[in-house]
Amino acid sequence: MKLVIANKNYSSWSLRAWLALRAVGQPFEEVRVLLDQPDTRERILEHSPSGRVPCLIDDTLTVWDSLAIIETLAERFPQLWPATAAARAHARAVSAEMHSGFPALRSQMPMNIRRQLPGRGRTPASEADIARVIAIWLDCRKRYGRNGPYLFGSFTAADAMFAPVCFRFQSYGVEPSGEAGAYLATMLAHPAMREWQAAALAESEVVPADELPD
Ligand SMILES: N[C@@H](CCC(=O)N[C@@H](CS)C(=O)NCC(=O)O)C(=O)O
Repeated sequence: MKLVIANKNYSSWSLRAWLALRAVGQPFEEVRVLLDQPDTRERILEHSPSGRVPCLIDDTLTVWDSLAIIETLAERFPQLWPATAAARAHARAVSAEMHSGFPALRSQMPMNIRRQLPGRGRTPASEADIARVIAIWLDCRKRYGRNGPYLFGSFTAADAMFAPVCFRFQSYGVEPSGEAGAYLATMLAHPAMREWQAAALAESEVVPADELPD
C-alpha cells in the first residue's frame, strides 16, 4: 500500500488516514508531496484525481478523501470501527460531523504543529466549534469509552478523525478539564501521534496560507 500525504506540520487530512493505517499495523509506503510549491498540483494529480491528499493506492485501488480511505481500510480491518452497531453508528456520526463541519476551527486555528499560539484564533464561531468538539468527546467517553482511554474505548477511526483537533488544541492552548483533558493527553501521548509530531517538527517548509501572523 502507498499513502500520498502532504507536509506533516500542516496536513490535517493526511494525518487522519496515516493514523488509521498505523492503527491497524498495515505497512505502507509514504509519499509526501509538499504543499504550496509550483508543481504541487501536478505532483498530487499524478496520484489523486481530486488533486487533494491523502490518497491511498493499493494494487488496483485508488482511494482519495480521508473518510473514504478509512472506510476502505475498515473493510479489511473492521477493528477501525467499534464492535457494536450502536457504537459504530455513533462513531460514524461524529466522524462525518468532523469531516464536514467545524469551519471556524479549521480556518481560524489551522493545524500548525510547530507553532505555539496560545489564545490565538478565538472568535465566537471557533469557541462554539471548540465547545462542540468537547461535548462530542465527553458524550462518546461517557457512553462508549469504558473499556479504554479513547472515544470508543480502544482506538478507532473516530480518534483518527479528531486527531488534528488535538494538535490544534495543543498549539492554541485549548486546555479542556476533566475527562476531555484526559482524552486529549491520551491522544497526544499515542505513539503514532508522537511519531507524526516529531516528523512535523523536523520539517522546515513554510506554507504562508496556514501561518497566522506573529
Ligand atoms: N475532504 C478531503 C480534504 C483533503 C484536502 O483538502 N487536502 C489538502 C491538504 S490537507 C490538499 O490536498 N490540498 C492541496 C493543495 O493545497 O494544493 C479529505 O477528507 O481528504
